[in-house]
Formats: sequence, C-alpha cells, structure tokens
Amino acid sequence: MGSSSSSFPHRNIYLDVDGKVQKVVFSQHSSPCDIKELLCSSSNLPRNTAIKLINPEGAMVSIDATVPANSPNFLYKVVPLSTSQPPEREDMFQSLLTQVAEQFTRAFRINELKTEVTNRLAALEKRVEMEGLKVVEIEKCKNDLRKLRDEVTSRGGSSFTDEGKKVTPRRDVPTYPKYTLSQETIEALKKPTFDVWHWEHNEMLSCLEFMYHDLGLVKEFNMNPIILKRWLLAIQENYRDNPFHNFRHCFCVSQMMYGMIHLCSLQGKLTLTDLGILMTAAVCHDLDHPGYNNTYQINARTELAVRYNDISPLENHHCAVAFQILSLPECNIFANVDPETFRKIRQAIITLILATDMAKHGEILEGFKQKLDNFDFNNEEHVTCLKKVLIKCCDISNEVRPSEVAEPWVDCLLEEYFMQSDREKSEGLPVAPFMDRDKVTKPTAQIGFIKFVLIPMFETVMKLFPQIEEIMVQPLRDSRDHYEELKQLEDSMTEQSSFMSRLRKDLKSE
Ligand code: 0WF
Ligand code: ZN
Repeated sequence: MGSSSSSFPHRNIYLDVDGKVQKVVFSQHSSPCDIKELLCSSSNLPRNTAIKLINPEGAMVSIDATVPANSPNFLYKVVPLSTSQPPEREDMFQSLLTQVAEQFTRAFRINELKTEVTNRLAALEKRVEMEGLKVVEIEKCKNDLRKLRDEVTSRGGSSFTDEGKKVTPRRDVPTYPKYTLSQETIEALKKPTFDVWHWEHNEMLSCLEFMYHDLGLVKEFNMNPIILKRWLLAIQENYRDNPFHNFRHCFCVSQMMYGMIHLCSLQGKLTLTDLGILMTAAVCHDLDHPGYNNTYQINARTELAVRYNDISPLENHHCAVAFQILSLPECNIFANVDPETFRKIRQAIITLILATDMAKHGEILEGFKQKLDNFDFNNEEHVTCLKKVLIKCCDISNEVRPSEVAEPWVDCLLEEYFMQSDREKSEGLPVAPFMDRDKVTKPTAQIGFIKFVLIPMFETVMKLFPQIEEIMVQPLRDSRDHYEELKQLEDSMTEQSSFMSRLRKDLKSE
C-alpha cells in the first residue's frame, strides 16, 4: 500500500484535527512543501509551521507524495515541532526524509516533462516529415518546446546533453539558422573553385544539408529531414579545432566529392546508395581527429594505437565515432533503411574511411589501375576500387583549388605537423623530415606531394573521366609550377645569403 505509481493520481489522507476527522486530498505530483502547507492549513496551523505527521501508534509518517494512504479508522495527527529547542533526532530524520522526498518528486516531475518534450518532438518531427510544416508553425512548436525545456532546467533538471562526451546530440530541433542558398552559391558548390574559406560553420552545415537533398539521398533513404540536420550538427561537434583536421576540412572533402559527382556525371553511373556512401564517408572520414598522425599514435603507443593494434588507428577511430553517432536514434540518417541495406552501407563506409590512410596509397591506386583497362560500372569490385580512389582524391585535393584557397591549407597543415614534431622531439620520438620546422618549407612540402602523389593519382582517374583534366589536373600542374618557381626563388635567396656570409668571413680574415 501507498507506493507511488502513475495509476494513483490522487491520494486521500485522513487527519485527526482537534478530535474531528479531516480529509486531505493531494496529487502525487505535489512536492513535500505543498503537502506540508496543505497539512498545516487543514490543521488550522500557519502554513509555514514546522510539523511532523504521527500515526495512531506514535510512529512518524514521511511527509511527501509517497505518504501511505490511511483510513478514518487510522487517523494521522499533525504535530507542530518545537522551534525553540534543538531539533530532536526524529525531527532531523523527518527533515532529511523531506529533503530526499523533495529530490524524488523533482526528479519524477523532470522525467515526466522530459517524456512530454520527447513525445512532442517526435510528433513534430513526424509532421515535418509527413506534411512539411510552415516555418511559422515550426517556430511556434519550437517555442512551446523551449518553454517546456526551460521548465525542466529551471527545476534543476539536467540538459539533454551527455556532458563530458563528444558524441552528444540532443533531441531538440537543431538550431543552426536556415540559410537559403542563392542560385549563385548552389552553382558554385558544384565546382572545385568554391571558396571554402568564405563560410561559417552554420553555413557549411546548410550547404551539406542541401547536397543531401539535391543528390536525392534524403528521398532515397527516406531520411527524416530533422534527423539529417541533427546528424550534421553532431558531425560538426565531433570534429576538433585542429589547425588542419577540423570541420572545414570535412566540408572541403565533402564539397569536392559533391563536385566530382557532378563533374564525372556519377549520378548516371553509380547507384544512389553508392552516392550516399561516398558523401557520408567523406563527411565522417576524419571525425575526432586528434591532430597527431598514425606514426605518432603508434610511436607514442597512444590509447588509439593500443586499441587498434597499430592498424590504421586514426581511420578506425573515425569510423567508430561515425557509427557511434549513427547509433543514436535521433541522429541515424539511415534509420529507415532495412537492416540488410544498412549492413551493406556500413561496410562500404568503413571500407572508404579506412582507404583514406595514406599508408595504403600505393596499394589502392595499383588496385584501381588494374581495373581501368576494362572498367565495368556494373562490377561491384570495380566500383569499390573507384570509390576508394575518389575519397582519396577528395581527401587530399586542396591543391586542385585556386591558389588563394589552397595555399592557406598548407600553412594549416604545417602548423599541425610542427605541433606534432615539437611534441615528438620533446618525447624523444622519431620525427619525419617533412614535419620538421627546421627542414621543411611550403614549396618543399608541396612539390614532392603534387608531383609524386597528386598528379599521378588524378591522371589515373582522368583515364576514366577525361573531363577532370581541365578542371582538376591542370590546376595541379599549375600549382606544381608555382611551387617550383617559389623553390627556385627560395634557393637563390639561400645561395645569396650563404655567399654573403662567406664574403663577410673572408673580409674579416683579410
Ligand atoms: C604538406 C604536404 C601535404 N600537402 C597537401 O596538400 C596535403 C593534403 N593532404 N595532406 C597533405 N600534405 C596530408 C594530410 C594527411 C595526409 C595527407 N605534406 C605531404 C608531405 C608534406 O610530404 C610528402 C611528400 C610525398 C610523400 C609523402 C609526404
Ligand atoms: Zn582528411
């Protein structure tokens, strides 16, 4: 008897007030304070009187929503506590009980409100999905939800975030402003000339959202548009603020993928599932990158290296974070695909993200070259090789972009590299020459990379898609030439300065 349950919305308590039976009714949601006030007023006591509740056997009864119901034959008595005396042990006990009960009631209330918010959100999402709400309706619903949420938090409830962890999406409707992309932006978005430095995070999120809609992925996978927004927000939150491996890099890679899909007319050659895999792998490919590469992870025996046995620790981690996010129902953009399709999509995304490990570069490019002579878009193995090369191209494609867009990325990467090499030096670990601030310059970093990594890979892709020559390969050749000129300038300056110092030495010695 007397346990709190949602099937008992009200509780009747019978009191002995000056020899008369007094019935008190309160809701199970009443706080101990409310109940106390009710008991005081029913017993003709001032509402703030400190009281205790006694049963006919003299035992104290807790004053809270769980107070056991009694009957007119078993009356409780309200007894004022003496305030001039130090509290008796049982009064202290009562006070403690009351505090605990207050916490309990508050938690109960918060849970109730949370459930209400969640239910209303689900209903709202369904409506957005099914019929498309007008903006004003969405705003009204959002206001209602905000009020409800404020009520929850003002009562000491936690927010909906899981503090301390990064994979922490919320149930609420994502709040990044809706940008209406101009026709000019929509067109620019399809090209490698797109200025990726021009946009704030919210704007990049809107662009990514647009790409998913525009490619027909939202329709194909029956995605809930609100979940898509929430997923993108969670993605952005799970990129760290590294100089290079950050959310803007994620955006660059995804935008380049979107550009290549258009430039290579992949919509007519690959399935929508493949396009979804390519885009999603691009978006997720560097999630939670710590800013230190695999070599560091392995040499420093970091947690990631230990967890993944030195096998592509970073790329394995990016995949794991991607699927942690997708495992949250409120962020699962593939929630409406059947389990077998999801399994295939998951496997393919993992394959693509793992392919971004540069240690696999030669092997992947060779595999693709072997398929090129008789490439078959209906052959799953061939298409997988192509997708691997495509994500690799997009991942390291900065130099395809105009020099004013590409060049700042080299500075960002060198900043990240120097942070790593400084750390390696301080920890007594080996340092790669291309990361060493005493050995590398922008031209020396880029020339070898463009000549021996980028151009050979893009020229291989060009065999299947000749249209990329003008738009992607030529800018790489131009960039190579630009950095070779810079290098010559650098060399002649070094030569000059060493000539001057030799001259100074000779003059001194004469
Ligand atoms: C700075 C240079 C470099 N240049 C780029 O444009 C670029 C794009 N992505 N990446 C880039 N690296 C890396 C980020 C993580 C993996 C790829 N690096 C490459 C290195 C200096 O020099 C070479 C050159 C040839 C072979 C290996 C390293
Ligand atoms: Zn990357």
